[in-house]
Amino acid sequence: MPAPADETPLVGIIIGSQSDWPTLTHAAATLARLAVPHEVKIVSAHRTPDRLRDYAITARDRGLKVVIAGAGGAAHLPGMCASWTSLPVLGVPVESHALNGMDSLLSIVQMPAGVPVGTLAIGRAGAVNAALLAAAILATHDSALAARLDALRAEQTAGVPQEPEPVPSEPVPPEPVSPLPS
Ligand code: RP5
Repeated sequence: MPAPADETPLVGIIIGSQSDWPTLTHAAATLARLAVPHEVKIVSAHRTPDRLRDYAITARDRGLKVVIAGAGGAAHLPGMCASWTSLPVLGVPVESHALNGMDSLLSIVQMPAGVPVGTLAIGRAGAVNAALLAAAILATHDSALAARLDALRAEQTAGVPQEPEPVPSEPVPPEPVSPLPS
């Protein structure tokens, strides 16, 4: 069930660039599936530093409870956002072309002690899990959301088959060899 558009966002998704959207769209889709009101903004730490500061220092007063920040490369967006707000910030490393997201991951995860960023996996898995974690944080005070999270888990469990489907590249078992006449 998608979140009604007129509800105050509880989760803010920020991305450093339009090029991050194919990854972070999975966070937005997961929040929509859980009917969690959210917003998405392009906020670059180095290209729009004033926009980032304004976003982060007004976030709590605007009703946001969690920020998901996705960035690639030097990926300082999550850490810089966390420097301006004490809301929980979840960082999603976007898979970069040069280093396959290892640069993003190490940049986001290695926050020095004192200003935390909860770091997720590189790419789509991290985006989905950031949304699930944001929902879990909200669900500590929202039993209806907790029930929706449990239902999503149960659906996921029910969707796991007992046996694998054959894949086209699977090797065909060899024909049994008939014994040679003696
Ligand atoms: C970061 O630089 C963004 O988060 C993005 O992942 C990366 C590349 O940005 P573009 O050059 O594609 O705008 O700031």
